[in-house]
Amino acid sequence: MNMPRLLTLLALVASFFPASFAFAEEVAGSRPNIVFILADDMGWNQPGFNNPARKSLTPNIDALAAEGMRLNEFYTHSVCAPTRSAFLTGRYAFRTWSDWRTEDFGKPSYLAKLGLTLAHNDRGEPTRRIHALDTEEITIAEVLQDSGYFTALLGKWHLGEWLPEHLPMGQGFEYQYGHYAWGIDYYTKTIVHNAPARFAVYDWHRNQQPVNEEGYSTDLIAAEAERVIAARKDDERPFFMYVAFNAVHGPLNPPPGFSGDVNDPMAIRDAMLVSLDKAVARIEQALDDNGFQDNTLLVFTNDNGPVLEELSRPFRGTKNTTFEGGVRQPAIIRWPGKVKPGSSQDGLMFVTDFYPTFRTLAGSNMPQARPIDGIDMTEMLFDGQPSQRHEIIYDVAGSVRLPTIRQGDFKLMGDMLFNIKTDPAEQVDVALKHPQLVAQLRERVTEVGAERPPLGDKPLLMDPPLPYVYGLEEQKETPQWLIDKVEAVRATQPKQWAPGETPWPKAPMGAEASKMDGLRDEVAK
Ligand SMILES: [Ca+2]
Repeated sequence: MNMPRLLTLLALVASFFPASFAFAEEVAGSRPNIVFILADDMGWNQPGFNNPARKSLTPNIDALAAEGMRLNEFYTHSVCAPTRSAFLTGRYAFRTWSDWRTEDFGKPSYLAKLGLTLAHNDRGEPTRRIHALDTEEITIAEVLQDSGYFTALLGKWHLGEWLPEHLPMGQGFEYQYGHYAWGIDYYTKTIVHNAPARFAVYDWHRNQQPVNEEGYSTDLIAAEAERVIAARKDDERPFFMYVAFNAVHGPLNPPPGFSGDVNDPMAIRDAMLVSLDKAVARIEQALDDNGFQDNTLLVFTNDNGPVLEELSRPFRGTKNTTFEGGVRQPAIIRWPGKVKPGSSQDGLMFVTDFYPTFRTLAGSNMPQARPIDGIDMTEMLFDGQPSQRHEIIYDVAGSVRLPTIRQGDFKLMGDMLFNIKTDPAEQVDVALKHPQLVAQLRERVTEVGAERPPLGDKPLLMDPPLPYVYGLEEQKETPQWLIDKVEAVRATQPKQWAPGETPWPKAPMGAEASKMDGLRDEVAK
């Protein structure tokens, strides 16, 4: 490029981004719309922008990355529910016992790790103890609602599926659409109750009423997002939309029109990813079509690593491990005029950090009684300042995973020490070389872990043990169409298992993730 052209280009860039991009002060209290898109179980290398060696299956997500800023060291917990809880509360999952999922309280192997047994109702039937995000927590939805935002959750919740106060509309969401539990069959909208009963339950709702809809859940969530966004034109309030796709989490349901090999799991995974990419494009398009592009902060990220390590590469590990493959996520921030297109940021950020960041953007002064772990990232995101975060606590004692802490370049995972800067693939355990650092990090993760509150009694039980639909109130008046749909699925499900086998994954041991295809229950064997 010749010098005059280069200077013209630089001047042009400078006019868009005076003094680099120093917007933190300007965006604080500016009350943008916030759309937070969360994929489920996506691997680091699944979006094309992280995998240049392969033909990209995600042109729309890649385009979003080109329009926005990529975060190269953005981290979450390593499983669905803990990450969602940390996002909503700004607090590490162990502080709310959200490192334990609701369904774990119906699984003997998980309960045994808590010194509990499978509960029985007064009719002697085994059932799940109620475990959910505590209603005393102030969620970011409650903060934004208090600040005058319209708040909507579309998609997966996974922080309580039974009592009304534990459902999304009891935790700050004015509008709800999607499913409450750990996953959903993309077509039947049922899911295996996953402990202790083994059969299908209906789990598809709008404003906490069951919805009878045909279609593929990824497409349905996109369509609902389009409707919700279009309706925002008639409301003066800014909006917070949390779009938690069930894609690309299992079950492996090929999308409509799938023409690949139905016996090839990777072909199905790829098609599910393409479907998610199109859904993300529809949301972006709806924002643009309705004039919300410039005053909307759009985030795209993912809750935890994939089930298969090959989708994590170059990183090691999977979902349910605190190796980088479990906890480092693709992440994009788009806000035209506020975030430099095509830029990236290497500063450390954890999913809790969205809480104080969004609070700053909304100009909220809602009191927060409980200490949060999140750090306001507006200066890193909008001024290019270094991250203020130097530590992440992924897991502490009392979780089924290894206590794991990152400080600076180093990560202690159980007894293993990795230098993430020089060895991001975690191939070389350097614990023996750095005994003092190991001792210091172990002391720190132990000290923080001691802040875990008591679990308390878990006296409330899900009753009936196997409902037709999630949501206590919804179960009370179950429509016939719903019973028919559930019975049709249950009729196809196996009624017997080999001794010691269960239809849910066993609790993980050590560094190993629970094997999603391993059905042997470690307590029952
Ligand atoms: Ca997940």
